[in-house]
Amino acid sequence: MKLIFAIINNDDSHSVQSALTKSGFQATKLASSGGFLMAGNTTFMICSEDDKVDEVLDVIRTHSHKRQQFVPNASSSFSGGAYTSFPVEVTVGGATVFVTNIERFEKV
Ligand code: 2BA
Repeated sequence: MKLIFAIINNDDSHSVQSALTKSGFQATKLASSGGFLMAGNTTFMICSEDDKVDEVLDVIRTHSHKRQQFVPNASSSFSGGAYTSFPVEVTVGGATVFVTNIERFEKV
């Protein structure tokens, strides 16, 4: 069995959650935030049979979208008598996924 951690943009989390449920996968949602943008995102924990992992990833892939986001640049420059910092564009998403082995799974 595998444990899949999928970090998803908050704007996609509802649609990912619905699609997982419709496809018969159980998931737990955790409120999380990224270390770079310091913005909220959603981490799904999904336990699945080995041969179902690709199906789970397909569902996540279909419902997670790439987005362009601007973040303030840490470096600033002196121009026109004032310090200015230029925002930098980063691509966020679709999903960041980690697949790990489960040694033991029990519901007690
Ligand atoms: P954040 O850390 O807030 O990162 C948001 C987006 O900023 C990233 O999108 C990436 O495009 C950019 N970014 C992050 N760190 C950067 C850096 N040092 N230099 C330049 N650009 C950087 P994604 O790659 O789609 O990641 C979305 C979220 O997934 C991340 O939010 C973080 O919460 C998680 N994540 C991504 N890679 C991870 C990893 N290796 N380990 C743990 N969490 C990760």
